Amino acid sequence: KWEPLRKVGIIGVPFEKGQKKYGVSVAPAALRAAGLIEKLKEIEGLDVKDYGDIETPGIKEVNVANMDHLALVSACNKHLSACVTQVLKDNRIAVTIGGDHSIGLGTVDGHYKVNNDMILIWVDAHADINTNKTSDSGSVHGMPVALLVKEFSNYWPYLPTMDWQDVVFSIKSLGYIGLRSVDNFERLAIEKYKVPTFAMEDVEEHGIKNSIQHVLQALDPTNSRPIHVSFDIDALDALEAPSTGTPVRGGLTLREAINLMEIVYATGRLRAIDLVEINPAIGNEKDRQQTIDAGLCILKAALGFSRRGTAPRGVLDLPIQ
Ligand code: HAR
Ligand code: MN
Ligand code: MN
Repeated sequence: KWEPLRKVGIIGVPFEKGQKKYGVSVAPAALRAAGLIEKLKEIEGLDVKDYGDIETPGIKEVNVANMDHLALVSACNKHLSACVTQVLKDNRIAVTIGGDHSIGLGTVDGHYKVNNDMILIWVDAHADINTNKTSDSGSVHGMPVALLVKEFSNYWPYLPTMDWQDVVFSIKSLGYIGLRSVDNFERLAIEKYKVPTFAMEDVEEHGIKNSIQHVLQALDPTNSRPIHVSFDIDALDALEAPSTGTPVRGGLTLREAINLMEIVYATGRLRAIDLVEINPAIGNEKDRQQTIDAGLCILKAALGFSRRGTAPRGVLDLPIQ
């Protein structure tokens, strides 16, 4: 029987070399400045420990065709994976604040090492399942899912610096929510491997509640597997989260995203959540605040904040005069 875990560990990852724009590395500091730790501590019964930021030292680059900064991406994720493993071994939910989405590589690797029965819900406008052969950009933040799944080993060349990674996660344990900008070969992969996918059209048809419930049911019909949510802020509509590197209109509302996370929280099985691709250097001050605030709302919903409010624990009456 699963009960929500009421202890969390926060990891900041100021990393942006998985994509081309400046600024996504500033997000952990911006979220902390906006009161991330304090706001999570306000959630009733939640024990919050800050594990600090992952630093990625300067490193000698390697050359792999159409794959920018692979050695840096690899070094960051190797360290991150070990950190996520540590947080989970400390019996806390791993909350990882990106950084660009290439860090999903390290968070899932680190989670899998503790819970090899985990399922992965990728909430994103994009599928992030390109290889260096199918990517139009060469940016690794469009490739983490393809790097993670063992079924893709034949689609990759030998990747120098990546020997630390055990490619053991199965694409059969992956589901998508929120897609609306999917490249041709990414769509082929989703169809070939029958990845449970609720793209925006499907969210229209079923609503967000049924969408997430269908994905969870498809991956884990007996409700018995730990859940990892990798949440790209661009899953939200660009009007709701403008400060992000590859915004796409027609996305989830913040209300839908909150509801999605409330449903995941209620399973009691959430063990890791990534929040990535917030770029405080994009847009004006209002855009920045709105995007950071949306991120905070999503994390709070994932960790048990109730929109209904919470009565004081163990108290039966209002204070008398
Ligand atoms: N599919 C495109 C590529 O591979 C764009 C994806 C990158 N943008 C993201 N990822 N934010 O979710 O380059
Ligand atoms: Mn992404
Ligand atoms: Mn995206």
